Amino acid sequence: MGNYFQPEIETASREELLKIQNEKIVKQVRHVYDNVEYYRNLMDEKGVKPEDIKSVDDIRKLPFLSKADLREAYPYGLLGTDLKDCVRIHSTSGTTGKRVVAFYTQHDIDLWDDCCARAIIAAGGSKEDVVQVCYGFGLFTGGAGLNGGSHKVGCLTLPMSSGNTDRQIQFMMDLNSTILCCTPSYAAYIGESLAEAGYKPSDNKLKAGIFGAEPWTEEMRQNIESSLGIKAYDIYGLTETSGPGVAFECEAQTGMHINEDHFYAEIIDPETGEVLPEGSVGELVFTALDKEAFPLLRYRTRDLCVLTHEKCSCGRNFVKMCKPMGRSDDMMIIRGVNVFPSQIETVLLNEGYTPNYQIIVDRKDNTDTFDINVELTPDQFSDKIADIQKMEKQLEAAMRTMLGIGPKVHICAPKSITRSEGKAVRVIDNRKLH
Ligand code: DLL
Repeated sequence: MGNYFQPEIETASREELLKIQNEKIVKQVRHVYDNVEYYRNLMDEKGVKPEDIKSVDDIRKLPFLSKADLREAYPYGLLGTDLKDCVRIHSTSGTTGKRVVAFYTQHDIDLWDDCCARAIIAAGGSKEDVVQVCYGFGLFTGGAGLNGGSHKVGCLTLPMSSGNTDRQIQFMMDLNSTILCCTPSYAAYIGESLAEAGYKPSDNKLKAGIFGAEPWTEEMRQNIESSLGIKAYDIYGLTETSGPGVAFECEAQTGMHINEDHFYAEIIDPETGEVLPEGSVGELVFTALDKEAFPLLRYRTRDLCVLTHEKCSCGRNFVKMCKPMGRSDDMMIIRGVNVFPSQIETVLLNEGYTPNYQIIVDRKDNTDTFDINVELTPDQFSDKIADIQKMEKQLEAAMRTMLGIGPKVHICAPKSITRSEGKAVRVIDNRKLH
């Protein structure tokens, strides 16, 4: 059995959870229908009235909301409360088009902080801990979310934000940080920087890390766990649903528990919108059950995922989601074959390389080109061309086995690929520019 922040909810039975969800959804649909004209119109178009939603089983009668709806309704069109009742705004890191702007009442922030507090306690945190938050602070939700959760647990909180890695290391060592919160790519970079500064993994006081905001593989987890000497826990969320803490990993580390008293999850076929049975891969859809200011119903995340109700040794009965396999729009189609960056990461780490890589896709003479730059560590580096060519050939063969198509691998010198302090940019797809 594990540690819980809110044991009565976190260990509630399936029947109790369902009861909570059924009560909340009836109220929430009424709240949205009465206060969000944009969604009321969608419901009216579909011929669904609030009275038709009597339990979470009826959620599938409701219309979906997509990122396109959020853009259309920007900035205030999905607001569920008076603006004067909102206390904060966060926004996505989107680089194209209008950003998503999410609103929060104080109540929304309290519930969000609870979700992050559950994640910190599940990762072994308590009042005794020193939590170093190096997710970005500002419009991005990572810093604020873990900071709020850490305060709720009563940890000593270091609101570092991302970047300035030398200072991160100095504070980590001087103030004895025990829990690190950042993106997995930044955690890998911090691990690398600690080693370069001459520290062994056992020299720091860290025991756990809470990493998310981008896809990362099991191989990446092992890499971070050994370079920092910690247990690395996954955390998931998105701006549209508040931020981090929609789901979190417990000590079993076999998927992330969704905070089902606040979020109802479905898996749908991304093409047809049909709800898929448990165990199927599909697009994750969330309904926020008690958010006031930005109460999204049936929001399509575009994250591809699998849900399972298998019993967990930690004692929680919350449904678990697997590591998202990337967004449906992260998937590259190269010469007709579906390729996920995570598959490439798995091959690289299994073959003994670091997670410092970049994928470059382009189109020449109507054919896709597919290149992967892979960085060596100083130990791996050789100035003999034959050695480098051998590594490239071996990696190309391993990639072909995993992906079904062969990239051109380019071995690069140590430190030649830009490190990430936030979400890593793994793919440069120049085809989109043509
Ligand atoms: O990334 C919120 C967050 C902050 C989550 C800190 C965890 C930790 P957005 O910037 O809106 O919000 O991006 C959300 O990031 O739809 C996923 O595609 C991806 N994502 C988030 N967490 C994970 C994760 C934050 N653990 C988008 N694994 C989501 C894989 C993740 N992908």
